[in-house]
Amino acid sequence: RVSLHQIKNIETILNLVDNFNRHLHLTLMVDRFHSSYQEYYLALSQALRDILAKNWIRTQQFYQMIGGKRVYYLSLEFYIGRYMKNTLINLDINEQMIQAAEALNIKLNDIEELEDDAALGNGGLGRLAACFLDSMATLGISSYGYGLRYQFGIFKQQIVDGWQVEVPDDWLRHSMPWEIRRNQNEIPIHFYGKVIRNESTKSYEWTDYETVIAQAYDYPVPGYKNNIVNTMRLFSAKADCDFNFKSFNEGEYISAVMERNKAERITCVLYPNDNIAEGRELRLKQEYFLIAASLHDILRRFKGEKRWQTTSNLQVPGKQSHTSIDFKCMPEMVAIQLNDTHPSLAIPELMRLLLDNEHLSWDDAWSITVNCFAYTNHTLMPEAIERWPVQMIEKLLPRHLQIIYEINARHLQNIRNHFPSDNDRIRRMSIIEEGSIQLVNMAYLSIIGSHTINGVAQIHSKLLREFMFKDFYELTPLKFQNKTNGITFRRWLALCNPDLFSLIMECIGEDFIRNDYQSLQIFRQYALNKNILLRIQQIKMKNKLRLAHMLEDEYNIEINIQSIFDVQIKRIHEYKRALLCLLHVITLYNRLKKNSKVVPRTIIIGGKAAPGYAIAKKIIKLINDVADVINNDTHIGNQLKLLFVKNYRVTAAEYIIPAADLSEQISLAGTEASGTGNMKFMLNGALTIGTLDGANIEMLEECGAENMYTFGFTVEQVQQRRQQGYDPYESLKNEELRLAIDQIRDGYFSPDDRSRFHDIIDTLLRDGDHWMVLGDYQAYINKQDEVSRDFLNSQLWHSKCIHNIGAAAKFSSDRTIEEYAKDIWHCKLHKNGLPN
Ligand code: DL6
Repeated sequence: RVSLHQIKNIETILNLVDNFNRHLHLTLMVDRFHSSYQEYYLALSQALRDILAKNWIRTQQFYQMIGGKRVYYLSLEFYIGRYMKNTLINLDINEQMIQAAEALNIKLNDIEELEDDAALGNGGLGRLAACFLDSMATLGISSYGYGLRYQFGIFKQQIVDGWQVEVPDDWLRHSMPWEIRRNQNEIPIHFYGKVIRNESTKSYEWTDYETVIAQAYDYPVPGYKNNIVNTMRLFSAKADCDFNFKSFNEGEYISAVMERNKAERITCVLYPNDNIAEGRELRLKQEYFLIAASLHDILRRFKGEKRWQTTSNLQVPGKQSHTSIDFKCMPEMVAIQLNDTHPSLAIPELMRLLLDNEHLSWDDAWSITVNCFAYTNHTLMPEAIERWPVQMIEKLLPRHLQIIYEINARHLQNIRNHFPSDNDRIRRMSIIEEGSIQLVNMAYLSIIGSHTINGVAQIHSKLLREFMFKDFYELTPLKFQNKTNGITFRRWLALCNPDLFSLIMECIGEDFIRNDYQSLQIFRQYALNKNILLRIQQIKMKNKLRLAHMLEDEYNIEINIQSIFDVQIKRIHEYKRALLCLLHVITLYNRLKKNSKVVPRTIIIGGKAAPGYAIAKKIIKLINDVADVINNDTHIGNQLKLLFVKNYRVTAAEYIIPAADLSEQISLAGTEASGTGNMKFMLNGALTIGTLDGANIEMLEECGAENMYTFGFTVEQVQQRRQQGYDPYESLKNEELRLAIDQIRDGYFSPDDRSRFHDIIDTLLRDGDHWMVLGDYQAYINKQDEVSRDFLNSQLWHSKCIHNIGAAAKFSSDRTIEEYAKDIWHCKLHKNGLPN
């Protein structure tokens, strides 16, 4: 037993120890000396949840008491990662927990490593939602995240013989200590059936539907050191208890019970697509299931608001009566943010509830709906825009299709009024797209049904205005805004890089982490401070060493920690151009083979490909094949290593990002909406090599050209090249590029199957190189050469790192959320949180 004397907050430590023991014995009912680390993890989580519980309840009471506007963030994805460490950091008891673990003689690190990621997201969009929850809690916004409790999150990626293999992510197989099942919150959700018009009341009734139950589970979202605990509510599908009575009566008991599984399939699995819309009916069901359950809850809470309750003297003291609910006040009380179009059925659903259940007029219902919703677009990829077949919606949600038709009819009339006889414009702007099959364009529905539409970086918002949604912008310019993305500094600095966090706090204090993100800028003043430069270098080295050990253990490879750690981690999608990164690696390899001098590099690439995206999976195989050749070439030694890290996820990012020297953000200009990984690297003192795309452009503005390595075509140049007829073959005049392409094509890296990568080469040459990988190659290589030269000048390099860290101030998700609160949600912040 470690002595606890002279340790501050001893009470918390003793409480943690007591609660840990209590949960081990009384909740898990195991003997302290014969229990596993898995049981320790559960007991510890329960002990932490006890601490959260009191403030969770207090927070909800506080929101009810102030009766202000509530914000609802609807998202099909919340990519949370691990809970435990984040909870310790935000509750500010990490130090005490370390002491408590010592007193208990258990290894906290080993316990933390047992936790699975809550991986209910694909990539940027889902992780952004998780950062936003953290910021909303830290800023004290009365807010809720609504999502789905998928039984299986994003698949686990294994690499077998260089190929990606998908394995189910069974994250709930052990019990889930952070969630609370809300048994009183079971919401019936309907599908299929038909609509009947009641001529006497002139109303519509949806009948003969099937019912599935949405079961709510709540997850705590603690703010940073402010006693606020917000809620993320995830719904899980359950069969209706009154299921299939008919078969039951006919004696088909077993098959009736088995039918239950069908209903439960709705929330079984997250669709693993990033930036590609999924067209299956099950996905449509998921989307409706989420928004129907959420709106039910939102309306229930709205109807329960304090403002509708009056205490009358004539009544029994303490008993409340109700004034009638005025739905027109809803936009004052409720803001609903649609995280992309995935939850956009919420628009016709709210209309249905207001029309059919609350009997409001169309005009009133529409005005309420539009003033409650706002829509964030996250993509410039045409293939990611959701378009559902009319027939599919009609079958699954017949009443909603009627409402969508009516919304469209009025919308088209409105365009006719503004642009009389511009028939082409009317056709272009219709929510219903005509073609071999009729489709409902969910982006158009979202724009029409929202008061505000935003892109996620300045250039992205501009491209939405000028291209993708140009017609809509011309119709309602004031609806369009920009909200540049951000990341939470709690997870992406305090949690993942504690040494750097301490150093920054030592220099500039701790305001930047909670209520003054801007003050991080002050850190730039240390860019010439020798002592700080040295310490930055030491911290980076320590992080590199930790990562190197992990990779060496896992991949049986020797890593040179003096080399440039050059990292590209993100989903594998052609537009993100891992191939460009790979062409550089091959170029370096060829230079080394010719005995040219090369500054040592370790290139780390990681990311998942959508299981149905054949070329992306092939790119993974190519990276692994190239890595095999390079890493086993004795001539090369430790001057160049290439590593594909498997199963890239939030937790992996937490280890990799603090160790990176160079961050690869090399998407073709005009393709990446924002990027958020770029911001995480910047905050952790990696330098960026990047194109003028997404938020890179704003990063450049913040840190200055001398602190970032930008290259490549601009959006305008891409457009020009396309108009003039871009010819990838022209780039082959470059000898180094030609050699690399020849090697891939001729099987230099795949001697066992020399034609393996012909399809990749075809995309680059025969099919026109849509992502202009070859066109940007030379500019990229030149910049990489500059990176290598600069890296040798340690002082210069690390002073650039300091500039980057300071310039990351703008990219705090606290800034982003403050902007949403002020310009879109019009809601209050409670930055001081709750008193202790
Ligand atoms: O806004 C978050 C994130 C951006 O940073 C990425 O640039 C963007 O690719 C991503 N978008 C998606 C789109 N999915 N859909 N639709 O994940 O959003």
